[in-house]
Amino acid sequence: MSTINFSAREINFKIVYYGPGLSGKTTNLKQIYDQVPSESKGEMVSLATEDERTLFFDFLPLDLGKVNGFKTRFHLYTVPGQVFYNSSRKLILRGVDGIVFVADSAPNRLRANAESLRNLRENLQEYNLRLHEIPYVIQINKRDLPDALPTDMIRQVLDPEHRTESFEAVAAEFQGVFEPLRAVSKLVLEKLAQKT
Ligand SMILES: Nc1nc2c(ncn2[C@@H]2O[C@H](COP(=O)(O)OP(=O)(O)OP(=O)(O)O)[C@@H](O)[C@H]2O)c(=O)[nH]1
Ligand SMILES: [Mg+2]
Repeated sequence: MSTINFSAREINFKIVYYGPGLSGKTTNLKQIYDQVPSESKGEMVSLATEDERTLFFDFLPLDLGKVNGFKTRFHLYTVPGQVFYNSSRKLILRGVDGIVFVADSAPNRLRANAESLRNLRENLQEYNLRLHEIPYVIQINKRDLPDALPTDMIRQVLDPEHRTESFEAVAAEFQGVFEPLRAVSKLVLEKLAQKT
C-alpha cells in the first residue's frame, strides 16, 4: 500500500525481493546501491548474520523520479530466504506494493524456488492478498552457473501460464539487475495511476 506524504510531496512504495535462501536477493540490493548516485539514495541498512546471510532485511530507499509533481521514493527490502525465518518474511510483506521474485538457476534449487513461491503465496494470504493482484516480476538469477537449468524449465515451474514478465540475470556481475526493478516499478506506478 503506497503512502503519500503531502507536506513532503512524496509517494512511498515498498518493493520486496523474495526468493529462496542464497538466490541472490541481497546481492541485487547491494548492486543497486553501488550504482545509484548518492543524492538519489538513502542509507542501506543490512541486518546480516556473521556469514553475511540476511537475518532480517536489507532496506534501500531509492528516488526514481516524479509523478504529478510528487517525488517517488521506492523502499527496497529483501527477505531472509532460509526456511526458518518465516515470521520475518511475513512481517516484511506488510504493505508491499511490488515483488521481485529472485529464482536460483542451480539444478538443486529448483524445488527451493517452487517452495519459496508457495510460501510467498501463503504469506500474502495472511494479508488477504493474491500474488496476481500485486505488481510482480521474476528474476532468474545465476545464469553464469555452468550447470544452470534452462530458463524455460524454471519458468515452467514458477509461472506455467506465462503471466509474469521474467528476466535473466547474473546479479553478482550486475547483469539483469535494473531490468526487473524498472519493470516492477513501472507496474507499481501504473497501478497507482489506475486508482487515482
Ligand atoms: N554464481 C553466482 N553467484 C551469485 C550470483 N548472485 C549472487 N551470487 C552468490 O550467491 C550467494 C548468496 O547471495 P545473497 O545475495 O547473499 O543471497 P540471498 O538471497 O540474499 O540469501 P539469504 O539472505 O540467505 O536469503 C553469494 O555468495 C553471492 O555472491 C550470480 O548471479 N551468480
Ligand atoms: Mg540476503
